[in-house]
Amino acid sequence: MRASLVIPTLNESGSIGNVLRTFRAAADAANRAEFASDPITWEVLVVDGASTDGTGTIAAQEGARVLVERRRGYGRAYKTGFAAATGEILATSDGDGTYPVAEIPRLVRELLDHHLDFLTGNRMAYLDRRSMTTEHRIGNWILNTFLHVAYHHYLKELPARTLEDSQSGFWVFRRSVLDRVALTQDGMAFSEELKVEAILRGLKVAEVPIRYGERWGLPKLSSWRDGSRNFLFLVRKRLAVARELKMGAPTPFGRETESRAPPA
Ligand SMILES: Nc1nc2c(ncn2[C@@H]2O[C@H](COP(=O)(O)OP(=O)(O)OP(=O)(O)O)[C@@H](O)[C@H]2O)c(=O)[nH]1
Ligand SMILES: [Mg+2]
Repeated sequence: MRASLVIPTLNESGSIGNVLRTFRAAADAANRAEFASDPITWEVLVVDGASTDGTGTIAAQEGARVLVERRRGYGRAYKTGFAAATGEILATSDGDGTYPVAEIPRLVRELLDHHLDFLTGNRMAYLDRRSMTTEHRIGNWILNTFLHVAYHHYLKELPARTLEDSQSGFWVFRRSVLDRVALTQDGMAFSEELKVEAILRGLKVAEVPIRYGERWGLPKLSSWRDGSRNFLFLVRKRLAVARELKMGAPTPFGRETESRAPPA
């Protein structure tokens, strides 16, 4: 089996080497243990936003394929990375040392064993005070609460409390997901758009608790600017969903399609 780990980076030279070495060691260990009968061939793609601190050079030295994406944006970097990735399973992480990349093989196992389409890590599960600033925490709470109220109709069929962390950037999913979702966002709202789309299209989505660590380098995200953009995106998306449903057709949402499909 072939899988790709995609990591967007913007000046993450302090952490990227460690992230890549930690992942590689865990992937090799998993290939000798739970994946021994069908080892995963991992490709690691670092989508670098023309960092000026040598992030790309370090990533290449650690064996990653480095793509330079000069157009700004977290979502833009992922679109470029996903288009270039060759794995049938895709995994993601920030390059800042916050996400537990050593857990990725275990999450791949969970995705396969439970026949899921999309797994997303929940940072809120064991959140340490030092890992998230107060502004960040408040912003996340507002976004998560709004999402649960506004999208209640779609979330209620999922296991209880799914999507407690709408802003997590730690995902493991089947490549086929990309054929089913419409991704328009180039900025930080890409993260919530991908999850909301996966749910709206009726894909099998699950959220798993993860440990989230303290960031190694300088933040790239502005809590209030990115938070308000993400909030506005959730509002606009919800209105678009309502409009699409009102127009009646063609409904893009898996569960609606199932319930409306004429008997065979
Ligand atoms: N290529 C590229 N990568 C980016 C860009 N903006 C952010 N990144 C990277 O995307 C990942 C996520 O950005 P972060 O700044 O960590 O965002 P966050 O995790 O929401 O915020 P923190 O809690 O401060 O880490 C990091 O690895 C960044 O280096 C960009 O414009 N281009
Ligand atoms: Mg981060």
